[in-house]
Amino acid sequence: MNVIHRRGWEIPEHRATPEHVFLNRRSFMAATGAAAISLSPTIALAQRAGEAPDPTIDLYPAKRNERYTLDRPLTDEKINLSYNNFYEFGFSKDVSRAAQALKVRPWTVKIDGMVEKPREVDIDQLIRAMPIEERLYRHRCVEAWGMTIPWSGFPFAKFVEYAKPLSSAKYVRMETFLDPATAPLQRQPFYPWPYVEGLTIAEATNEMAFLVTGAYGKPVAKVQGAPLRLAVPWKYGFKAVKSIVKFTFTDQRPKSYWETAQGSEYGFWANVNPKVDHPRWSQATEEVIGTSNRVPTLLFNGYAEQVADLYKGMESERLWA
Ligand SMILES: Nc1nc2c(c(=O)[nH]1)N[C@H]1C(S)=C(S)[C@@H](COP(=O)(O)O)O[C@H]1N2
Ligand SMILES: [Mo]
Repeated sequence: MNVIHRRGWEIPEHRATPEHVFLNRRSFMAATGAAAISLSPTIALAQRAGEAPDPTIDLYPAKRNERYTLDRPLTDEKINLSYNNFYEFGFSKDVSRAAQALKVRPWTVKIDGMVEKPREVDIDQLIRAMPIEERLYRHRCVEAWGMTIPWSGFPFAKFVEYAKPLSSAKYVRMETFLDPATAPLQRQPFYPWPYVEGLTIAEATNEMAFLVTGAYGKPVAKVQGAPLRLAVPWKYGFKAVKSIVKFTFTDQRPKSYWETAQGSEYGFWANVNPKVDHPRWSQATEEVIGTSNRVPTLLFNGYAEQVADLYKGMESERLWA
């Protein structure tokens, strides 16, 4: 008999609360159809074959910054790589194979807007100009699950120094690649592609904001947002924009992908607060992926000491998801 055993961390269907459920059924069916095509193993393998080794491989594992410690074990790498959100490649958590279609070299990062000098920089040149270190961070998805990940990368503050924004710039807007030929869901017009996120310059230069180039002691995997993704662990996971191609410094508050798609549920700030429920579910606890535990969610995901000052005097703002 063929019995399917559900592992503890696989959230049963009826409890899953994906960000995209507001989509109407017709659009959803169209999108899942497209995703199925991308899962074809021949497409995935063809892309993988002939790919050169990552040119920054010598930088990993990077020296760990011991300042950042965890209250629970690290999530197993295999689990982290098999339970992802990367909607460009599909709405399921099982997008790792589909994401192999992403070509991460050559990769150019554009820096524009209110900067001394707009420019384009090759990703390897950028990575080598930055001080790479490892940090153990929590991650809390708005869908009420969490993981703990050893990221490698560099402080966002170092990148801001490198980018040289004008003093009049107040925000940094980040954009994911736009390539419908590679990412099947980007062929669906009902979502506001490309994925966009934003931070204030004060948030971006806070010590916690981290630009990720590696994970688990090696270059960051495609499904994790290679070659450059954001980690802002006091915010809900959707702020952590993947596969970034552009940083724009601006004095206009960026409108994020999720705010455009569903502003009543997702806003600009999206800080973690267990006391403020999502309109459709409680944020009080989280499933620890890879275990069968559910634990209380902490204010600012446990990083209040580092970030709470950023939000002083902002009681009139909608700060939570
Ligand atoms: N470009 C892009 N970035 C993204 C997403 C996405 O769908 N597309 N999903 C976000 C969400 S909702 C989460 S929880 C995290 C998931 O990161 P992980 O798959 O490495 O755990 O990526 C965020 N960044
Ligand atoms: Mo998320």
